[in-house]
Amino acid sequence: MATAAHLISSLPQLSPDVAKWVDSVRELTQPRAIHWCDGSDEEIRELTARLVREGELQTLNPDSFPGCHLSRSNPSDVARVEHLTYICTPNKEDAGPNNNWMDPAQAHTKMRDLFRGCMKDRTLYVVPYCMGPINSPLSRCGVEITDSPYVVINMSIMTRMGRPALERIAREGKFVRGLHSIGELDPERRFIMHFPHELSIESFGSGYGGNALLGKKCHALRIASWQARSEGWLAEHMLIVGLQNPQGETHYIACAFPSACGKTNLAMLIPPDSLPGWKVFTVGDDIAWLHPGADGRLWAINPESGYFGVVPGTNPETNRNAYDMIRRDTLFTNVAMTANNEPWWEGLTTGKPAVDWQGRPYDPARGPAAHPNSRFTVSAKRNPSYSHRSEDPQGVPISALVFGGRRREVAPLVYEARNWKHGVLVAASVASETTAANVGQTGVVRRDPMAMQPFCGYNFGDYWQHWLDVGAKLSKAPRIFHVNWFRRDAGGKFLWPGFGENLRVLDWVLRRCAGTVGANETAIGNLPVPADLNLQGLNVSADALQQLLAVEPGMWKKETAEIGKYLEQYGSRLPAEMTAQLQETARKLGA
Ligand code: GTP
Ligand code: SPV
Ligand code: MN
Repeated sequence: MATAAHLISSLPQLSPDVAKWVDSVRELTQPRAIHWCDGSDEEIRELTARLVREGELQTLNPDSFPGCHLSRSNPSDVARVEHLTYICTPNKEDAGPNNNWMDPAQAHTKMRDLFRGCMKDRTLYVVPYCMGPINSPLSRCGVEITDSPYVVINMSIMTRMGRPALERIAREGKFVRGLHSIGELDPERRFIMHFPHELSIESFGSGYGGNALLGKKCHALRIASWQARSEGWLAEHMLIVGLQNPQGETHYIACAFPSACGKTNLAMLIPPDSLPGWKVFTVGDDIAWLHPGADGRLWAINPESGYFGVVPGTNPETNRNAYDMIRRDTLFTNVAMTANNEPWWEGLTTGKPAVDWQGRPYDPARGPAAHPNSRFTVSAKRNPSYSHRSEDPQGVPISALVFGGRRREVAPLVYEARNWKHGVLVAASVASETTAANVGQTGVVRRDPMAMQPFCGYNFGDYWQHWLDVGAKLSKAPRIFHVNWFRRDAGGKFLWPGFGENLRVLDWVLRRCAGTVGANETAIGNLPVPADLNLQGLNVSADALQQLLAVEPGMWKKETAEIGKYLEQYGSRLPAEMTAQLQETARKLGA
């Protein structure tokens, strides 16, 4: 077996810190072999072929889905596990009421016991990766050690993985350490631990998405949000999209919606035929790193290079781009399959499932055929609306920040915050119905500030202060908006058609940014005058529109009181400005 020490001489680009760390993990976990990932196509091809031979991956119909595979996870391992996810800071207060906390020394001991000998008879993969364009000063590198070849394949799509990342680490000397083992996939022996002050992550017992692809939520949000605070930027759960209007001007916006609330779909939106002249360019679908620029604007990069997207609901009517994108070179996780080996999921209007996501003959009595959190992993370059600005080392300038949640009532279709400070309150007040992206009950409304409840690596009180501080540095700060595509009528039907039609709302957002349209000033912020929304060719009744744009004082007084109660838990860490903004809203409501 090639030891790291041996490799130092053969790989001049290897950082001695990486070598030392890999050696110490080898000693702890006792793998059969070590594989240093170079990120080549050949490497991934061979790995995939091996997993197919071993029955870990299934090849999907090569005629209709060339290059596509299906992975079925352990049925107890299908989503993130927020209740088993910890922030381990020396001081408990720094993790905040928004996080589970464990003492770092205690957490390390616990994890060492789990990791000891866990890779016997397995290969240890060293996965060097770069979050962001490889030549961008805004990018950050990491190394994930894992015993899951499924994780390696995913990381090769989701990040800039391999040799160039290893070389950058050797140059910079700094990297995030992520140690991962699937262990026995036992939910009782599953923990996702973060040590922000050590720039390290330890994840055991899950092979799924955000628990296991450590570059994603663990690094690019939890650890990065901590780093961003000390360095003066923001790491956010946001899509980034460019919108070109019929006049040919392109503006970029970044939008934060909680998990499974429409980021990927908005990022690759298709303009409806009745809005001619618009074009959409996707920069990112899940994570944005936002940096104040020398010009006083906010600049965004997408640290990822692929999409780990929700499959159910994807069809040619809701999102033709996504539907086309995942017909080739895509890794599916936990979807169902038709009799001729095509992937199948709820929301598809063609084909029918023969086997369900667990590989059993499909029986509707056992629930949906595809798991509600089934996912596709695909390169961003497969997206028909892929933006080449995704590779721009400076990122793209942001005109608007849009927050939103999944709420059947209360929150109107769209409103604009009065200013940045009020916008921080609006963003911190996001509430949303829980989804299948986390294990646990779905459909329960909870607070999800900035869509970061599961992902902020430190105390939300400090985080909101940091947001206020960043805004104060921006002479051309983006305007802040709140949207809700999920408002329902009394019968439970969505009032707004969503998907491509959401562009009508974004059109209003951009005209607000340009200062070319007025608004109805209400207690909660500025709403569109109905006549200012471009609804040409859209079938939404005047009554539905009125419900969509309603701000009901009774409901909002109650909402404001609940927000106040929620914020109170942050005690002395809650910025006084947030309380002042909330009082202002309450005063305007006459509460
Ligand atoms: P994560 O990857 O978990 O962060 O999710 P996401 O925010 O990217 O959500 P995504 O775009 O994958 O959408 C999640 C679900 O919401 C899918 O089933 C979509 O079909 C559905 N959805 C997305 N946009 C809309 C919309 O505008 N209206 C309605 N009604 N449903 C939507
Ligand atoms: C989310 O849950 O917000 C996701 C999927 O984007 S995961 O990678 O599992 O976090
Ligand atoms: Mn997400």
